[in-house]
Amino acid sequence: MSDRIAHAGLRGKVMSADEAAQFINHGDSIGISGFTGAAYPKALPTALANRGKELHAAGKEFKVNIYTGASTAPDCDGVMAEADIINYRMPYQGDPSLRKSINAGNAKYQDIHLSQSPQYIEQGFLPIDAAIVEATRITEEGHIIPSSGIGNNVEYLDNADKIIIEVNSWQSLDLEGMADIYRIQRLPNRTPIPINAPGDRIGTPYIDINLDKVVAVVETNAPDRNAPFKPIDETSQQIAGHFLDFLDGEVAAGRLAYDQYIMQSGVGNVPNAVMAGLLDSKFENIKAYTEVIQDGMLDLIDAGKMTVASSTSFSLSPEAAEKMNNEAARYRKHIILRPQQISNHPEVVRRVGLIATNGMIEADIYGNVNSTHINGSRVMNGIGGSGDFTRNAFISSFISPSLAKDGAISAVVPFVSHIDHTEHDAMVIITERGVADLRGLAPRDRVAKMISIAHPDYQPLLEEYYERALKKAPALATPHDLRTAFDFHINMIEKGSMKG
Ligand code: 0RQ
Repeated sequence: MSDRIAHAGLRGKVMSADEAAQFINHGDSIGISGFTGAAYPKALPTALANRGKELHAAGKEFKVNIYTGASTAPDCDGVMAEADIINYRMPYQGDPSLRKSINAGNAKYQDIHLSQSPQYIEQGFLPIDAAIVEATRITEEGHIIPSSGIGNNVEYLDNADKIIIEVNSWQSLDLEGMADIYRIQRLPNRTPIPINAPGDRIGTPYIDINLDKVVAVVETNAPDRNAPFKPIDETSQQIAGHFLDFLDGEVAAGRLAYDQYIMQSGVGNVPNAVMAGLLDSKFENIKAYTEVIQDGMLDLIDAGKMTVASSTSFSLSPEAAEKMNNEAARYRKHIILRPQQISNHPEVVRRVGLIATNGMIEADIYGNVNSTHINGSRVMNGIGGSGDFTRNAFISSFISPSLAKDGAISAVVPFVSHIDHTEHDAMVIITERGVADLRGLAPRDRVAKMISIAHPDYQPLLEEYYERALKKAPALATPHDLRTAFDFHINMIEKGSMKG
């Protein structure tokens, strides 16, 4: 048995994943660890999927509600979706099999802001039966040392009747010390979260739990889902260039200083290109108050450009994950992993004054943003933390190529087919064509800016739409021709291209 389980009583609870899965019953609600492919349980999901398949084969029902931190991995969400054991899932997903299951009507999905999902648990909106949480180790006192992400672990462990702990010896023991665990008081006794700057530590490096609730401890030795990053392409580089020029412009205007950039960034190709650009920029002492730490941030830390990164988890390539496992003792001087209730908390986001930068599916000519749905109905991933950060940022920005699917889709449309971030929240939208700075502009003054960042193939169609809208509603605040507002999407569905 691994020496990572220092508590004698919990050593006595060690069993196989299949044995532990017997504690979960049909209809249970389970809160699991896991955030963007890091720190999810590695053994129980497969054991539960197998249990489900056996019961289904015997003509019995077995479906559970799964609550996570955010997206997990094929060997977590994926295996459970394929075995059709997920009844309801919240708050963020990104696994192809689960997405298919949701869009086929098999699994129900509620897309909740990441900062609000723990409140659903602690305020009792969503009751919870069991918590399945990955740990790096268990201390002599029975405290959990979290692994590569915190997510909603605290709320799941606090509110579940039964606890199953997976101790994963793949995770570096040197992660100990990165976590900063803090509980928000329950209503009506809430007080301010005492974080004034991204580097402030306010809690403990471990999660204390009610040991009587632990029904099983399972040992694993398996890696996180560390997906390789796509190589930075030309479009991403152009978008990153515009974003960095925008930041320089903010400095020139006196609204930012080269040592004052606090970053929140989504994951992906473009954010990676932005980080690469920052390496050669005039920005120093960069700080992150964000939800995910990706490769580019480690590079910025290595170069001495980023001094502190506050987050709730990692999302690394296999190479960066190996580096983290070997050098966690060095990185933990710069990295703080917090519960997602804290990493994404609107109160703190507003106070620290960060610049939020997230991906989008489409934006419309007035600046409403859709991050989650294709053609209004098919869910992609979820809103994640983008709403937590966008609405409360000092400056909110969205970045996207102007085209998708080989030009069949325009990222700038007359009217978004689903709204995640309203025109009241989105300040700056950037494509490879340039920057649409919408700050201080009334809706009709935004249209030319938005059309200027659309691809030239779609600019005449967008202009045509706006002329039509002006004919219908020449003096109104936000002109629309509702009969044709969704023609781009209808064309896409019926003819395979937004051009029609
Ligand atoms: O499809 O994967 O088949 O090639 O969507 O698009 O351009 O690679 O960009 O990876 O940043 O994803 C909004 C989904 C963008 C993401 C979204 C297709 C496109 C491609 C991916 P393929 P890109 P990204 C940050 C806070 C919400 C969560 C969030 C997201 C695929 O950024 O999930 O911000 N955001 N969290 O071809 C049809 C369109 C499309 C389209 C793009 N209009 N119609 N398909 N695609 N636009 C923290 C984290 O992120 C965890």
